This record gives sequence, C-alpha cells and structure tokens, in this order.
Amino acid sequence: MHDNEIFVPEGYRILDVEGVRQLITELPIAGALGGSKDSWRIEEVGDGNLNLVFLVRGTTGGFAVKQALPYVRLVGESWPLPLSRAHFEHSALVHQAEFASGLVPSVQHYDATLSLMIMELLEPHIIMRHGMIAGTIYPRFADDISSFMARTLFNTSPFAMSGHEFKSLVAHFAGNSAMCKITEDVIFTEPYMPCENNRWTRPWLDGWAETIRQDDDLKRAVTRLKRKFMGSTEAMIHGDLHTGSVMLTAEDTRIIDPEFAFMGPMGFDVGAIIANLLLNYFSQIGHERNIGERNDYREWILLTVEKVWTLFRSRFLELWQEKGSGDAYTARIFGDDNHAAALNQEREAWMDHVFVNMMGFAAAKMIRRIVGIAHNIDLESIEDSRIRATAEARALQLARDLMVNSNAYPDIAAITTTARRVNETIPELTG
Ligand code: ADP
Ligand code: SR1
Ligand code: MG
Repeated sequence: MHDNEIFVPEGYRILDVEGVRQLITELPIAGALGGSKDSWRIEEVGDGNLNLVFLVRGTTGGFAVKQALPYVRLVGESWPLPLSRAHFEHSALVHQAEFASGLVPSVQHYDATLSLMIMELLEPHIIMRHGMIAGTIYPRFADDISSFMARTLFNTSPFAMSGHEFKSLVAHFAGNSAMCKITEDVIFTEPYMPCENNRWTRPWLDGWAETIRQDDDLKRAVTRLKRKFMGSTEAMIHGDLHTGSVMLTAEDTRIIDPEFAFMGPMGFDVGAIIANLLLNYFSQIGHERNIGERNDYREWILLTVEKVWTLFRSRFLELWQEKGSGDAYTARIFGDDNHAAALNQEREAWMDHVFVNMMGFAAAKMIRRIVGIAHNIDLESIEDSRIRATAEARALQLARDLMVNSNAYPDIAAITTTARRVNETIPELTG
C-alpha cells in the first residue's frame, strides 16, 4: 500500500528533452554550454530506479539535469513518491560539498517547483558498478570514499556540531521520511516475508528464498537492524551509498544521488559500500571469460574492502582529534592529558559500534539485492542463470553469517577472509 496523496506544486511538469533545452535557455548558466541552444545535445540517461536524468552537452561545457518524478520510475504511477526528495537531495549535496568538496558534483541550479537540479556533468566518469563488471582497478577509490564518509559523517554528527546545530539537521531531514520508508520496506522487511515485490533467480534460489523466510535467527537480527536504522540519529548519512552512486575515473571520484539522505546510523553508509563491493566480488565468476582470469581483480576488491574500513576508521578518529569540539563526547570533561587516554578509549569504542552496525547493514544490503525488489547489474548482467545463482548463493551465505554470527567477525580481515573462503569452497550449483 502506498500513499496516493502526493503533493505536486502548481507549475510542476515532467520535462522532456525540449523542455530541458528551453529551461536552460532561460538560465544565466546557459552561457557555460557554448553554441546555440539548438546545437546542444541532450539525452535522457536515467538508469536509476526513481528519477529522470538528462545529460546536456554544448560546445564548451555540459550539465546533468535531474528531475524527480511523482512516482517510483522502476514501478510506475502505482507507486507514488513525494517530489520533496529533490529538495533533500539538493540540501544533502550542499552539506556534502561543504565537508567533502571535490568528492561530489557541484550544484549549478535548483528549481524547487520542478523538483529539478542542474549539476556539473561528470565526464569521462563512469558508474563504478560498470567499471567493476569490466574488471577495472580504481587506485583512488578506497582513499576517496573513506574520506567522503569520514568527513560527511563526522562533520554532521554531534561530535563536531553543537546540540542546537545538530537538532536543526535532525529536524530538517526528518522530512525525508518517505525515502526512509522505502528502505525500511524493501531492505529490512520484504525480503524476509512473502511479498509480490520480491524476486530471485528461479528455480535455483527457491530454496534460499524460502530459508530466509523461515529463518528466525535472521529475522530477529534484521528486526534489530531495522530499529537501528529508524532510530539512530548519528549523522547525516547518504542513505543509498552503493557502487551505482559512485562515478569515477582512475584519478577522480564523485559521489552522486543522496536523495535518501537523513540523520541515521553511520554504519549504514559504510555497510552499503562494502556490501556492494562484496556483491561485485562474488559476481566475478560471471564476468571472467576463463576460470581464474579475474583472480587478481578479486584480490583487489577484497583489499579495497579492507582499506575502505581501515581508512574510514583512522580518518574519522583523526578528524575527531583535530576538531572534536561538538557537544557530544565533551573533551573538556576529560581535562588534562592524564585523562586523554580515557577519551580516546571511548572514541575507539564508538568506532567498534560503527563496525558492528556496518556489518549488519552490509549483510542486509546484500540480501535485499538478491531476493528483494531492486537487484543490481553486477549480478543481473550474468546471463547464465546457474552461474548467477551460484554467485548469489555464495553472497547469501556470507550475508547470513555476517548478520547472525556477527561476534565471529572481530575485524575487517575476518570478513574478507570468510568472503574468500565462501567463494572458493561453495561449489557451483548443479542440477
Ligand atoms: P536515480 O536517483 O534515479 O537513481 P541517479 O542520480 O543515480 O538517479 O542518476 C542516474 C544516472 O544518471 C547515473 O547512473 C549516471 O549514469 C547519470 N548521472 C547522474 N548524475 C550525473 C552527473 N552529475 N554527471 C553525469 N552523469 C550523471
Ligand atoms: C523501489 S526503489 C528501490 C531502490 O532504488 C534506490 O536506488 C534505492 O536503493 C532503493 O532501495
Ligand atoms: Mg536515486
């Protein structure tokens, strides 16, 4: 059931290529494109689940134009969705640019009536999923994504902010609850019960889908995770930080699409990126032409998983050391150097808390991409359904264990070691 009373402001209309051309013509930023308006090349490229995205190229520059639709694009008008997500995406991008400048596209224009944002055109960047499917190594990625997460999460937390500033952000992003509801439904609920939205690689994973629906330990664990997602106002999180929200080259990394942003648990962002790296790791069996051809690439992915966590952790702690002047974990009460160790211990305990949450959220993110509504191309593009299901079964095996036996994973190396073991020891499905 979805809320059918979606507010569409007067003046809102869904744009097409000519509508985008006309809109830009009337804006001061038009000059950056160069050439006459009729020479601009405009195409709709939206490959996401929710919105329209047009790429506009002139003779001297380009833009990406993103417009929210009053419904979920993946499903159609039967699933209405508030246009206000464009407002939250815009404000999240502005905050992210403040704290992680150079790691997000710059915003050129925002039109509240049309729920539309014009951004810097990222070119020749590609969506990271596509690069990973092709086996491309991204030497900057671990550094950049961990900086992005450390800076955006730390600076929007009460470790950096006053209580007043922090609560203003909490109040603002509470308005993005419709987007949170999508996550609450499609990640933390539907995969664990019979639901018409769910799908999986049939018939190979029929057993797994049923097992998930019968697994009380898993249900208890995901129930706890859902509550954490709903009630942990730790920082402004991106909210949909998968490898489809990363556009990059070998030299430059940008994070796009923060329309699910809200004040939530830090571990959700870190878990999302690690889950998507691991899903791609398991998918490599479907992308190599000869067995073992992608072994080096597999190892690069696991090394990247380890670096993402360790760099995130150390950078977050560095920021805390440098600018921990927020109202939470008040440094003043620890006073002189004699007590500094106690404060540092407490900060490390916070990072352990984020690690445990990260693991659970990563597991939930992996499970939802295999038996829930929205799958990812890393696995979906594997044509041979037996091979695809083999990769998916391995990912499910790891995810279930991460969620239910989290105590067995004291550090990130335990996760990558188990991923490797699962990938190498669970045999290909036959039948
Ligand atoms: P959705 O919210 O519907 O998921 P995204 O923000 O992920 O939409 O954008 C959809 C696609 O549009 C991306 O996969 C990417 O190919 C393209 N895109 C989005 N933003 C930009 C940009 N700033 N520059 C170039 N391409 C972009
Ligand atoms: C019904 S929308 C499903 C997914 O699309 C978005 O990209 C988010 O990942 C959401 O969960
Ligand atoms: Mg999106």
